[in-house]
Amino acid sequence: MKETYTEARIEGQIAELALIREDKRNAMSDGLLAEIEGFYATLPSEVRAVVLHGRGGHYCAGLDLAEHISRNAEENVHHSRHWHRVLDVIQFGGPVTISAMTGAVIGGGLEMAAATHVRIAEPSVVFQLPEGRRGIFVGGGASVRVGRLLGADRMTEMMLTGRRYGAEEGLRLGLTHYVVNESEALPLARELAGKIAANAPMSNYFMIHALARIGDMPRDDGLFTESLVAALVQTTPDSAEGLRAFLEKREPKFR
Ligand code: 1HE
Repeated sequence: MKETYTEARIEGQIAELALIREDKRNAMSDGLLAEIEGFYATLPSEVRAVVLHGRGGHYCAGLDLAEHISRNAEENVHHSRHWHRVLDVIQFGGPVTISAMTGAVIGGGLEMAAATHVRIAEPSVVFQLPEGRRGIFVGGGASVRVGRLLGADRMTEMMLTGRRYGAEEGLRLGLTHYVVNESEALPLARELAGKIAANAPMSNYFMIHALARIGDMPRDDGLFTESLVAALVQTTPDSAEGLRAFLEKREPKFR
């Protein structure tokens, strides 16, 4: 029987994806990456939020180094571009993804976390980019995503020294949005998934798509794009409902 590396659960508007390659600390093999890709590709359209986590005390120990040892330059570039495609799907593929993180959030694990929209860390979390120690380089988008979270300067130092940041430091630096006690990441992720899924879909869509892109634009283009997005979102039926609900002192009922 084919080994599986993930376990998926879907309940209405919320899905959960657990990485279950515990014996390898959820190191990202090609098989695991393909399962994540397949999960996002086949999600029912009603799913609005995904909770992503790793079983066995670790979120993801990064690239599977055993598989990586024999790749030539051509295979490396295709491999890296595959990561980019999958992590782009996580970031821009539709639903909001919330990471509930424990233990290793290392190398490609941090690259994956940085593609998710909400990140929650338990005290066991270790953020690290040890590529320099392994004689390799980031290839799953960290130069762009982690570089934007930390700034190129701090990411360079993090990679040069291979230093580890804990959960509290990660909070200060923006690697995580929340720090919670042991065993509390998954419950908070589920709670936030419910809250986010109840937002107006067009508002969520443009939070994901417009903000990251506006961040890449020159100031004037960003401001103009914001006005266009606001005009679009604020003329949806959900927008009328949201504003009316506030004035009528009740909870909104969105699509
Ligand atoms: C692995 C991997 C892996 C564990 N590839 N097999 N990532 C790293 O450099 C992190 C490497 N891993 C570690 O530093 C440690 O394993 C942990 C701190 C995450 C966990 O330590 P520990 O003591 O709990 O476990 P362990 O004994 O080190 O590992 C258990 C098993 O998982 C062991 O295999 P076993 O057959 O000997 O039992 C490990 O070899 C295996 N394992 N991590 C392969 N990463 C798109 S480019 C991204 C570039 C990167 O991600 S570079 C960073 C890679």
